Order: sequence, then C-alpha cells, then structure tokens
Amino acid sequence: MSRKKIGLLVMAYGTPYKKEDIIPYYTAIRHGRKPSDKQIDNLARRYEAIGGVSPLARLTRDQADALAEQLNAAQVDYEFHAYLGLKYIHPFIEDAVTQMRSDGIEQAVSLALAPHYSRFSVQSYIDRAQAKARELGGITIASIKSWFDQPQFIHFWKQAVLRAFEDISESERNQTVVLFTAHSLPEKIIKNGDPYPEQIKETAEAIVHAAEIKHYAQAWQSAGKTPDPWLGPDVLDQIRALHKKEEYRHFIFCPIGFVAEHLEVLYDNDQECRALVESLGANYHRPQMPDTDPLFIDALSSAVLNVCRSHLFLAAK
Ligand code: FEC
Repeated sequence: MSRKKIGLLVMAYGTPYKKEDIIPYYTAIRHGRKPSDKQIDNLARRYEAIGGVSPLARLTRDQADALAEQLNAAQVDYEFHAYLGLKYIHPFIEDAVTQMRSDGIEQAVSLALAPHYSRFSVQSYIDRAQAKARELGGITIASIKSWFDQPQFIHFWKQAVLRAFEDISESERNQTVVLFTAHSLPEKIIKNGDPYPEQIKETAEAIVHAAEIKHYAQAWQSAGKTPDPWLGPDVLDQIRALHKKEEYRHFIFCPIGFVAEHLEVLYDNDQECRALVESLGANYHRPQMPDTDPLFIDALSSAVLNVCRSHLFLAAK
C-alpha cells in the first residue's frame, strides 16, 4: 500500500543570504517601510560582527530536512515532503504553499520554527499559509500553533543546562543563575490576552523543575527600538539587577524563545550580554542551541505526528 503523501510546511523567520539582501529583508520586517541609513548600517555592522552572514539559512534548511527524515523513519502511514516557507525572504511562505499545490499535495501540516504562540508572531505565519491555501484551493493545511510543551524540548534544555553547569566548579555552582530569555514583543499583546508570556514562563519553569535549578530568572531580549513599551525586564537590565542583588559569579543564558544559533543569539547574547556580564566580573555561559539536536528534532516530529493523528486522520475518514 502506498503511503499517503503529506506536505510538511516548515515556516521560519529567514535571514539575508548575502549583504545585498539586508535592505529588502529589513524592509520586509518593517512591513514595507524602508529603514533609515543609520538603521541599515547598524544591522549590517551586527551581521559583520558575527562573521558577515548568519548561519540561520543553513540551520533552518538542516532542521527541515532532519525533521522530514525523522518523520518518514518514525511511522508508515504518511510520506512527508518538506517545503521551506520563510517570513521575510525567499522562499516565502506563499511560494512554498504554491509549490506544494503544484506538486499535487492535498493535505499538509505547517509548523513554525518558534516554540511559543503569539498572535503577533506565529499567527502571522499561519495566516499567510492559510490565505495562500484558500486562494489556490485544493489543499488543506493543519497548522500547529505551539509546541513548547513537547517533553523532548524540555529535555533538550534540561541536558543543555546541566552540561553548562559541568563547566562550573562545584564550589561556584551555588553562585550561578540561569537566565531564560525570549524575544520581547510590544507590551500591548498582554492586553489582548496573548498566551506568549505565559507559555515562556511555563517553559522556563518546566526546565527549572527538570534540571533542579536553584537560582533562575527570566528576561526579554532584542526589543524593537520604538516609542511604545515592550515586554520587560530587558535582559541587560536584568543582568545588572541580579548582579547587584546576589553578586552571582556565573550567568547561564538560555534563549528558549529561539531554536537556532543566529544573529539574536550570536550577537545580542554572545556579544552584548557577555560584554556586560564580564564587565561585572562574572562569567558568561550559553549552552548549545537546539539546531539539529536529535532530541529537538524528536520534539518537532512528535508535534507533527500529534496533529496528523488528530486533525488529518479524522479529516480523512
Ligand atoms: O538573521 C538572523 O540570524 C536573525 C533572524 C531573526 C530571527 C528573529 C526572531 C524573532 N523576531 C521577533 C520579533 C521581531 C520584532 C521586530 C524584529 C526585528 C528584527 C530585525 C532583524 C530580526 N528581527 Fe526579529 N528576528 C530576526 C531578525 N523582530 C534583523 C530588525 C533589526 C533589529 O531590530 O534587530 C521589530 C520589527 C519592527 O521594527 O517593527 C517585533 C520574534 C522572533 C522569534 C519568533 C520567530 O522566530 O518568529 C518574536 C530568528
């Protein structure tokens, strides 16, 4: 019996492939408003500081391939075909849906490479995929809204944090704080009942519980520079406050809102946060990001299979 063909729409943020992509990419992030020369220079400088381009393009591709491979090895009911759909650079989400449709795919699952749901972030990926599917007709997409609570995801971070603790001498482990961070969003999302802050808190608490972490805190990073308020505390303020209060000797950074090493982690954490931590006389640690770790790919795979079992399987009956 031939396996049912399912489209696997892996949606992600995207990154400039080369220097010339920076302006169109940044303009897309700003919903079509061209950034000023100063903003462009600032962004180009940050990419330069992490080696010219971000490793995100390669990592996203590798994550999608690893996920399809894992899904096809894990079960016999479906044959998954992966399509990459990006938010701010080609191949765009709409391109991927169009390609699936012209490849004859009738049913698909979409998954955003971001663990937590916000109307502001993940819902916009979903809306774009669903709008294109409606426009084309003949294809239905079951969209996963969040997958932060997959046990393997928590397990991944538990192991990553424990490995970071191993680098710290036993006598100093009690003077160590684990800082969980995620991308800040405009504060107005809270008024609209967005689950994003709560899901991040739940993720941090699950890791704290699993790894039996004694000292921890949460903070927001990479906030936009706009006049309206963003979710806080900002990570840099949080570092200062923690240092002042407890004089921690070690800071372990867990950017749990992201799933790969990219600009926000390699620059905002590894350069900005590190510089501040070290200027305070403390030590900076940042565990390996999920990237293509088998535990992480397992977490994604189980989120996809869950939606297939519930949504697609029932719909097919
Ligand atoms: O190239 C790379 O390696 C990094 C790619 C990248 C990821 C990413 C993830 C998230 N962002 C989220 C929200 C916002 C909001 C604004 C915003 C701005 C930028 C800029 C760049 C950028 N983001 Fe991003 N983000 C990445 C890259 N992001 C570049 C523009 C310059 C700057 O501010 O640094 C503010 C937009 C505005 O001005 O109106 C809001 C969220 C995530 C995590 C969820 C997801 O991946 O979808 C939320 C990766």
